This record gives sequence, C-alpha cells and structure tokens, in this order.
Amino acid sequence: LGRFAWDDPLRLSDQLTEDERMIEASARAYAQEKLQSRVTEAYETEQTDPEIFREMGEMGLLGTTIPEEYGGLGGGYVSYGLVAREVERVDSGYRSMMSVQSSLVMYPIYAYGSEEQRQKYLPKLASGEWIGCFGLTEPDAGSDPAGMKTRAEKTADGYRLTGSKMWISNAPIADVFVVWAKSEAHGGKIRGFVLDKGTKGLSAPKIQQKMSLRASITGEIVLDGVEVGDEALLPHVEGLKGPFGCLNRARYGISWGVMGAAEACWHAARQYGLDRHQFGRPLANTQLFQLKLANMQTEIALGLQASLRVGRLMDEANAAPEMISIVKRNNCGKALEIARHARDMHGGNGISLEFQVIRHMMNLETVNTYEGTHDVHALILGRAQTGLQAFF
Ligand code: TGC
Ligand code: FAD
Repeated sequence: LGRFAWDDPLRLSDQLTEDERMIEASARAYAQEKLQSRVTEAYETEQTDPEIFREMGEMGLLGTTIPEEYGGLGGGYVSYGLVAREVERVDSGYRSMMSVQSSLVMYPIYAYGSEEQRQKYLPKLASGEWIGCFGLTEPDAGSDPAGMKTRAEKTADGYRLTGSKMWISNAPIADVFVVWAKSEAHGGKIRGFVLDKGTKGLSAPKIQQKMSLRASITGEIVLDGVEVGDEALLPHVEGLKGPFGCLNRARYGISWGVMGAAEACWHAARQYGLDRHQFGRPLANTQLFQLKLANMQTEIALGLQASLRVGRLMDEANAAPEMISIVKRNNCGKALEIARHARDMHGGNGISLEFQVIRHMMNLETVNTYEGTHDVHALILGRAQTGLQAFF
C-alpha cells in the first residue's frame, strides 16, 4: 500500500525533479522567512516595498524561465509555477509583483525584443534593480482589449503615444513600462513599446482605496503624447497575439499561485478546527467541518495535478492556450471558494487580518478577475468546443 500524506495527498513532490524541488525549497524559505512577517502590515497600510523586487532578484525568483545569459534562471515552467505557489501562499499581491515582472515584462522583451532591448533591460529586471509593468487594460477596454484606444503615431525618428491604461500592477513604482497601442504606421495593428520612467508625458498615478491586493501597488498609465525613438518598438510581434503570448505564461503561473493561497487557507482552517472547541469538542470533530476540509484537500490536489500537467506540456512547447484557460479559471474559482469557506470556518476571528484568511479571500477576488475573468475563460472554452463565438 502507498503512503498517504494529508497535505500532499497525490504526492506532487514525488513528481518533481531534484532541481525543481530545490527551487521550490528556496522560494518557500524566502517567502516564509522574509515575506510572511511583513504581509499583514503591508496589507493593512496598503504599502508596497520596492525592496521586495531586489530580494526576489537576489533569490533568483525573477525571470525563472529566461536564459541565464540575460540574468534569468534558465529554468522550466514547472519551476516557475512552484515559485508562484510559494509566494502566493503568503499573498497574491506578492505573487502579482513577481509574475508581472517575469511573464509580462521580461518575457515580451526576451521573446519579441531586439538584442539591444534584451541587453538593456533583462539583467536589471532579473536582479530587481528595475521594476516593470504591463499596460494592456484601459478604462473602456478590459475583457475586450481589441477595443483599446491608445494609439502610436509615427514621427520622424520614432513614435508618439497617446492614451491611458487602467488597473496596472506595479505602475506607480515602475522603471520600465511595456505598453500596447494601435500603431497607425502598421495598419492600426497592436504593437508593443518599451518606455522608460521619466519620459516626458508619461505618468502613473496610484489607484487608491483598493480593498483587494493591497500589498501590491496598482496604477493608471497616462500617455500624454509620449515621444520615443524607433528603438522603443518591440520589433518581433504584431497583433493581439503579442500580449496574449505573455498572458498565457502569467495565467499559467496564476493557476499554481492560487493553489498556494488556497493551501494557506485550508491549513489555517484545519488548525483552527483542531484548536477551537465548541459544544465540548474540537470543531474539527464535526462532520460538517470535515466535509469542508475534504473538499478543500480534493480540489487543491486535483488543481495542482492539472497545473503540473500543463506545466510539463509548456516545457515541451506543446501546451494550447485553452489548457491554460482551464487551469486559470478552475483553480481561481476553487481557490476563492476555499478561501470563503475557510473564512467562515474561523467564525468571527475569520474577519480579522490577524487570521490571514480574509486577506486571501479579498485578494482572490482580484485574481479571479484579472488576466481574463472566470466567465471570459468559460467563453474561450465554449468557443473551442462549439466553434461558436459568444463574446458578442
Ligand atoms: P481573438 O480573435 O480570439 O484573437 C486575436 C488574435 O490573438 C490570438 N490569440 C492568442 N495568441 C496566443 N495566445 C492566446 N491565448 C491567444 N488568444 C488569442 C489569435 O490567434 C488572434 O491572432 P491573429 O494572428 O489571428 O490576429 O481575439 P478576441 O478579440 O476575440 O479576444 C477575445 C478574448 C476574450 C479571448 C480575449 O480578448 C481575452 O482573453 N480577454 C481577457 C483580457 C485579459 O486577459 N486581460 C489581461 C490584462 S493583463 C492583467 O490582467 C495582468 S494582472 C497581472 C498581475 O498583477 O498578476
Ligand atoms: P469588464 O471587461 O468590464 O467585465 C465586467 C464583467 O462583465 C465581468 O464579470 C466579466 O466577466 C463580464 N463580461 C465581460 N465581457 C463579457 C461577455 N462578452 N460576456 C459575458 N460577460 C462578460 N491589466 C493590465 O493590463 N495590466 C495589469 O498589470 C493589470 N493588473 C491588475 C491588477 C488589479 C488589482 C486588477 C483589479 C486588475 C488588473 N488588470 C491589469 C486589469 C484586468 O485584467 C481587468 O480588470 C480584467 O481583464 C477585466 O476587465 P474589466 O475590469 O474592464 O471588466
């Protein structure tokens, strides 16, 4: 008979390589030793510490899949997923900071950039010396990014960008801005541009009063006739497949990350149920409590197996975007449900930041929405199996 571990029921750890286990262990050590102790205050006071990028860079947690010659770790997608899970076990906002930098800023510069752009940006982004952000969403174009209004006009030696981006992670503290705009010189097709902080006409005001993802700063990007040289254009991609190529990677990472947040909630609920007595016995000694724990254990074990499968296929360059929609959508939805149950199982204490679960629950509301909402991924999957477009 095989061994059963309650906290690793399908023995995910047996399915990892030695290298993957090492990366997982160092990400876990960093997250638990350096992030866990500051998250409650950061969340409460809505503070993002830019130093975290430097620390993550030093630990090799930025650009896990980017080749070593550009400062990355040269690792695979399963390793990247394991890092996301460990960081999000502490807070979805910290994972957001990491995954925007890795998948949405370093990846497009690596995959679509010129050699000069790679040399200029990637090592400093990998070390965390520079912070990056990714501007796709606009005030009037969220689920439908093809409806973006931001435009790039050709000038004598470059481009002039005008428009605004909304809900952009890291933007107010960013040094490097990857932004997507419709370029008149390219027949109105969407093109990517890399902008440097301090360029005239570029600003990124902070979005205030967020009740979710409060440890990760979010802003607008205002492009008020920003003039850049030709070298700011990402030369090797055109159309929506540019930003979507980045989103495939970030969405996949989220599918692992949210399982980390869900595990934190599940473990907290289990421990709370063992410690807290009502009606003369531990809460965990009731059938309803155990049913909820069994559901959490099952959904997390299945979700992790699914992400592992997609990660292995990504490492073989053999994954389809629809597979990523399945794991992003399902794991986010399940994680949010688990966090809501864990909050309930903590009773009144569940609404206090001290017990962590409400922070995860609030964060997961965002994660269920960004990078394609739960329903938008359902429409992607509906289209893939019926051939019928139901977005409009
Ligand atoms: P559609 O006609 O489906 O596609 C247009 C072009 O794009 C290509 N494409 C993809 N390429 C690669 N990977 C994918 N996943 C792709 N999906 C589509 C497609 O082949 C086509 O190429 P071509 O060459 O034929 O032009 O486009 P649509 O306009 O009908 O799209 C519909 C929809 C809903 C699927 C899509 O727009 C969508 O996914 N909407 C959600 C938007 C979204 O995810 N935004 C995320 C913003 S970034 C963010 O949230 C970061 S949060 C980060 C953090 O803090 O962690
Ligand atoms: P909408 O698209 O207006 O959707 C509203 C509701 O309508 C949703 O329930 C949606 O599912 C539903 N809906 C939309 N279309 C349909 C349809 N056809 N059929 C049925 N229902 C539909 N974006 C970036 O570019 N970069 C970032 O770094 C970034 N970071 C973010 C950080 C945070 C904290 C948040 C909250 C968002 C971030 N986003 C970022 C934006 C995010 O990707 C969008 O919020 C998301 O794509 C949804 O767009 P929207 O908010 O405009 O909602």
